[in-house]
Amino acid sequence: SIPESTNLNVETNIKIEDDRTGMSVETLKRAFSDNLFYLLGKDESNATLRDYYEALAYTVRDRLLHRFVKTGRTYYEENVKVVSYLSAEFLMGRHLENNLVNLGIYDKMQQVVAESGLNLEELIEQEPDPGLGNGGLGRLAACFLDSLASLEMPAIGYGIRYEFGIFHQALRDGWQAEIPDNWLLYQNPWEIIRPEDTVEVKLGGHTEGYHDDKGNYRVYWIPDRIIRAIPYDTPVPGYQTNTVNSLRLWKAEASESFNFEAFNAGNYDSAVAEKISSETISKVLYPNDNTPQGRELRLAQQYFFVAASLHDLIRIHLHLHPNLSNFHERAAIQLNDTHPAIAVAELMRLFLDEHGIDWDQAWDITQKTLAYTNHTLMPEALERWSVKLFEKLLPRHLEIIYEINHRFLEDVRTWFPEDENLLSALSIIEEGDEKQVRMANLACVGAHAINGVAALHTELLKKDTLKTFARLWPEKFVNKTNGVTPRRWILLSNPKLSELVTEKIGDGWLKNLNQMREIEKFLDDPEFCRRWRQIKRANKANLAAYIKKTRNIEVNVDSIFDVQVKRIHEYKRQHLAVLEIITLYNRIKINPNIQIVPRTFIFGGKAAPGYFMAKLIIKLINSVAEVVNRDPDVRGRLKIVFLPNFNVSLGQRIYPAADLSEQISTAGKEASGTGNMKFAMNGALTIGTLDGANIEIREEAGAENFFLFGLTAEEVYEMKAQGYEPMDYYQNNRELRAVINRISRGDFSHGDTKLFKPIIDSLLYHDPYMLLADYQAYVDCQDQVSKAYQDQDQWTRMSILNSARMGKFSSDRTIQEYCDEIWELKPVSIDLDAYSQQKS
Ligand code: B1N
Repeated sequence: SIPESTNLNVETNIKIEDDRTGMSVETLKRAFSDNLFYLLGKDESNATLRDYYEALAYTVRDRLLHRFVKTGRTYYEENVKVVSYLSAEFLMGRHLENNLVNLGIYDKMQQVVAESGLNLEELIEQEPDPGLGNGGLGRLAACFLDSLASLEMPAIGYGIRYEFGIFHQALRDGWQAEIPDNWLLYQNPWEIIRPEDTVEVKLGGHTEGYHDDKGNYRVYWIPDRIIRAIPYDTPVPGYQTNTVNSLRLWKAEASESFNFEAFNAGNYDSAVAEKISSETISKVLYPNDNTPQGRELRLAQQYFFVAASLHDLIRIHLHLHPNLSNFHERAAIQLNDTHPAIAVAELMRLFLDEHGIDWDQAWDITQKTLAYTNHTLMPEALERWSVKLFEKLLPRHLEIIYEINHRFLEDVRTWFPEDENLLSALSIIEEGDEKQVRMANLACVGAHAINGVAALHTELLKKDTLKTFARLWPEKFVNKTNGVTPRRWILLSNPKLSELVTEKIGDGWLKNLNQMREIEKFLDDPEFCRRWRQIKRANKANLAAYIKKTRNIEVNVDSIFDVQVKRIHEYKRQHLAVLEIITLYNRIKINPNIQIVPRTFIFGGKAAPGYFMAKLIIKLINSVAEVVNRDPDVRGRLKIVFLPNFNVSLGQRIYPAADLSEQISTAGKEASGTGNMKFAMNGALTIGTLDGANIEIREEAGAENFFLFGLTAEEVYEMKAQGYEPMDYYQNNRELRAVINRISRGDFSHGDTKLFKPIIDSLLYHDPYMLLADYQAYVDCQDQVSKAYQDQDQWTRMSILNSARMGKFSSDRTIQEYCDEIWELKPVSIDLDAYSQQKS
């Protein structure tokens, strides 16, 4: 803790134009070279680009720090309610550019760097993209942190400081190759280690009962392992506010740097082995998206960061309050999916075993504190852990879960007597050969609010995936449609568009995206439309240059940039887009002079390393590309590009350059999607199914500005119930048959008929995601797209309308709803001036 009074009055000694806080070009420039010299020990004679990046990063960090310190102190002194966002993933993207934008010094820094003979964009690219997440779920957490700080909401993000983030994807012979992401190889200037807040996390062992001095039965947990959790804080600034919140990520270390007993006994190797095994916990992010991996280490990771975070929160609370009876009035805790759902049992354990609170009160506080966000409808994606594993790793938590379940099911029995089916559906424990703990059930029972991430998703949760809970507690279920931050996803990624918009309507849209509607006034202004189109074309030219540089493929900037970037998954149906490509290719092969609107199909996305079909889909895309891109009959009218290693930074290049956004998941499978929002904000039109947030995007943009196709979720359900026969579609559709046959024949695999057989067989005999049922509707819809693109004026109008009407999908709106309806959280403004006055 901080000493009561010190003579070291840091705040008052800092002058406004101090080299660490001043924002003038002069001061920034001096600070930049000062940091290069004194932090990196370099000057212009030997500094590398990486050195310049680091010096710049420290210059920016200095300007965040007094806001950061003051923000933490204000929350503490004003004793305000704080939300903790618990997430196994935070896909933050590069910090430097974002921090420059949020501090409002991007342009000045550009000048500083240019005057030093350097290029800001080039320095920005020196920063590794921190990939501590898989896809939408992790990126959502990052957008939420940006919005929380921008709305001046007191918040902390809690997660894991993975030493290796999501793997780097390379292509070898058209296949995905995974390369470890060693993002911490150099210094990370954005994090500050806080060893004084280290937490000891227990694992394994057994429990013992005893009677306390009041005669109450209590339980001890005697673990067989203790791991140290070391926090690293990264400042998260709001957009042009003084608020700088914290992202606190935990690193695992051995509790003693060496086990001295073993060391002294000569067992040096076993002492080292223990150290290594402890540090393994935060070593690597599991690279699965939307499919759980039932590994012991994964459960250990989840418990590790949850235990450390809850301990941290309780420690802070007890600094300010005599006990925990009002914990829920000062803390709201959001569970990002079930990955941190063990928090239900851990919070109970802390209250019961470590703070002597009785069960009823402990349970009351736990429920009032916790809320749960579900991100998936697919039953196979719901996390379950074997009771055996739980017993081994978390014996005390298993006891508590049994007790929670017992009490819960007793209540259910009194509410709905003799409904055994209901009981077994609701039970946290799944009976069977191998008993399982159902984490979604644990989260539903322990939380006061349960939310889906788009309107349809929440409806389907209530009707299907979590229907028994919805019947029990309809009032717990709420919808919070996802959103994305317009700062990173418009201002940063699309500076030219941002400049045009700001010139026309001012910059209020960056804090209130609904104001974007005002650009509709310029729909009939030919000059505005011309500039709009010109900006899209410049963004496309930019991406074309990147494609040339990285893949050595020439693309036509005037072709439709038709883009699908997202994790590779069968339900997202990248292979449906491949069927469309081969359809167009066949039309050309049948009649090489056919009129075809030129298209560039751009794909990007990672496959989970253990997901065979997803990896085969990547190979298929690249194999089709190889044939089609080279075929002289095509005459460049079709180009297919797979851009490797899709991540946040590559997204920032791609979304602004897209004409067409592919959102073609099987209806009822994509919980929300967030890429769909980023595309539309940047003026891409969507071709999509009635799935996830596509439905709401279409509602906002207007049906006439959206290319809709495919079965509805209800039709998918009906068709499956009646016995879906994909083979019928194959037999009855000539173009589809030709496409499938061309793949089967080996036209894209040098005659090898076996290579893509798993995809073909899956489509013809099972087709769980109903590609064949949606094929014709998709192809027809794509023909409509091509036709529409030929009327450039009309296309531009639709593009403008899409951007103009995406206000709903700012994560500021989403976060405001969470604050009002789930967290009961109020903004707190951070007054930097009052700080220095108060101290002087
Ligand atoms: O979460 C996003 C949604 O927009 C997407 O539709 C949804 O697919 C995504 C286990 C997940 N759901 N589930 C995951 C990720 C990692 C993991 O280990 C599940 N990701 C989503 C944001 O709401």
